[in-house]
Amino acid sequence: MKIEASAPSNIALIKYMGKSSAQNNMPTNASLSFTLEHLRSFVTLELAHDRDQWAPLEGLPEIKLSDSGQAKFLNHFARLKEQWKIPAHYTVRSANNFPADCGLASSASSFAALTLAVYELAKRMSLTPELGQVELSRLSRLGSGSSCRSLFSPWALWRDDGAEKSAIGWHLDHAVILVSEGKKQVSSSQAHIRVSNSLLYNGRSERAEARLSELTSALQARSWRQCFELCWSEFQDMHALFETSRPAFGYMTSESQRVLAHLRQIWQETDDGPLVTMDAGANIHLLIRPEQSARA
Ligand code: 2P0
Repeated sequence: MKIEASAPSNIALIKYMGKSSAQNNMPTNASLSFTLEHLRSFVTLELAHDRDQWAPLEGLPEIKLSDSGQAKFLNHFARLKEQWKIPAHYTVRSANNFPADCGLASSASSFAALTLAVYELAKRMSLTPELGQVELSRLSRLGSGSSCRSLFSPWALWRDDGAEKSAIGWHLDHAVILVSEGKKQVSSSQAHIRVSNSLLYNGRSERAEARLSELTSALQARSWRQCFELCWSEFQDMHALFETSRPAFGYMTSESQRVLAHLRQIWQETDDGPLVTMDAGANIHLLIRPEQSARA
């Protein structure tokens, strides 16, 4: 029996940064993301002889998972097997339909796909009742926080222990300005821990919650400039936490800064432009209204 599942990536406009429980990936503030439907991870499960193991899934761009990356993935697999009392061992294969060096983190999509695959296996073995997406989202969060938002489309809201579909219905286009393909010196999981000693961390959850409320209203009202301003201040807030933690660390490069200055100039000169955001990395993500893409 071979199980197959897939899930999309997502990009947060209000960021998950900081955990109230590192062990359970409980966030200190709610986050809001746009789902990147076409950028997907695929996971297969097949019976293995003596132990659970990970391998790249053939037929898609090959990913190289570090030892710690494989351990994190297989730990989540073990957690889900335990949840549903699934016996036997499996080979877990995974890959993405986007290349590893295209500036997109695959953690969200791959952990969401793994959660869906193991749920499918448990269902086939009659080990679980039907579960809703919100319950599956809670389970996926335990593997990697941002993955809990990948089960909803086009927008997901993650508050407390799991995500849900947001009422925002606006479909946007997405692009990445690839600034760096280099490996990050500080992983996102480490960043979540390290930001808590920044003096700016005081008030961070209140600022994020206030922006979430304003951004939700602005997206519903389709107030594009207001959306841009809120997204801009949100990612700058997160990057300021990185730069003010002790010891400081950061992801922006001089090229990131150059591109950001150019994007700000476009907005100043034309009173229009893309929504701009950044993850815990050097690359720059743009969200564009479909009519802007058609004009380009
Ligand atoms: C986000 N990031 O909201 C934020 C913005 C990165 C910057 O969620 O430790 O890989 O597995 O829960 O989900 C990346 O952190 O961290 C992330 P874990 P995760 O998308």
